[in-house]
Amino acid sequence: MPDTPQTPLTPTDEAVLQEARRRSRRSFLVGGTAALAGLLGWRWLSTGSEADGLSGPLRTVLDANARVAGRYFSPTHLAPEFARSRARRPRANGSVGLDEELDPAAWRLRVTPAGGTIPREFTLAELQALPRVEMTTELKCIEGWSTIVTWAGVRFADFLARYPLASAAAPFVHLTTPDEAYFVGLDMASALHPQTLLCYEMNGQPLTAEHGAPLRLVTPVKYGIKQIKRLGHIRFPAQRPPDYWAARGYDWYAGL
Ligand SMILES: Nc1nc2c(c(=O)[nH]1)N[C@H]1C(S)=C(S)[C@@H](COP(=O)(O)O)O[C@H]1N2
Ligand SMILES: [Mo]
Repeated sequence: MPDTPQTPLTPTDEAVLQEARRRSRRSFLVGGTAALAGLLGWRWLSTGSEADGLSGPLRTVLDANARVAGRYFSPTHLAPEFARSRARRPRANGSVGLDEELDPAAWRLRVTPAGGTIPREFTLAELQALPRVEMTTELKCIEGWSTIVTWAGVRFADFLARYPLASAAAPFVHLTTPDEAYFVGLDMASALHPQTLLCYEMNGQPLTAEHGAPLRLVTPVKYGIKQIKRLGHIRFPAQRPPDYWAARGYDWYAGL
């Protein structure tokens, strides 16, 4: 059973939270509430990883968010997978960037190469021609609910291997809806994680509009806020890109 944010605090948590509160006044997170939610959420996300000795890094996260994120999202740390029979349809949550009508036939994924200015365009068929990966993982919303879902798509790592528009050394990935209203920033290690998919299917069916048709991001080592629906444009900026929910006080890495 996953820990939930309702789990009573252990003495260790208390100490960690105290430390977080102290640091949150400056730069760790915006506001004590966010710090609390972030830390409890981190415990929740790290369920099943106790064997990896992550209680140590839980402390380290308070010292260096980025460093821990790099370790936690390393390709060797996989989010748990479940039997396909346990998959359900999640609630449709968040519709920023989904307002306009979308013509699936006219839709293209635009990808601007690292250091470049002219986007390359991809049809859904081109993306579906790449190796299809299916996984049944838990979609976790930072609001406190989660649903097990079967997703299918192409690994972002496989996409970049086939179309080397950025090297693994590129530091960041910026993903936006076609109208740029919703936007997500990822560090490259998270983007290249083997469970990070450019996803076109949910529970064996093409994505519906409310769940992000024709293409969304899925990455179960991160909260739902990072799993942008209706992808339109991907860029590889040199600086850490803005992020819709990070701009509203949530942790930029959103997996901790
Ligand atoms: N474009 C877009 N993507 C989004 C959001 C959004 O508002 N707009 N909300 C996010 C949040 S907070 C969550 S929890 C998940 C929910 O995915 P679902 O609607 O498929 O369950 O989508 C994420 N992706
Ligand atoms: Mo969410």
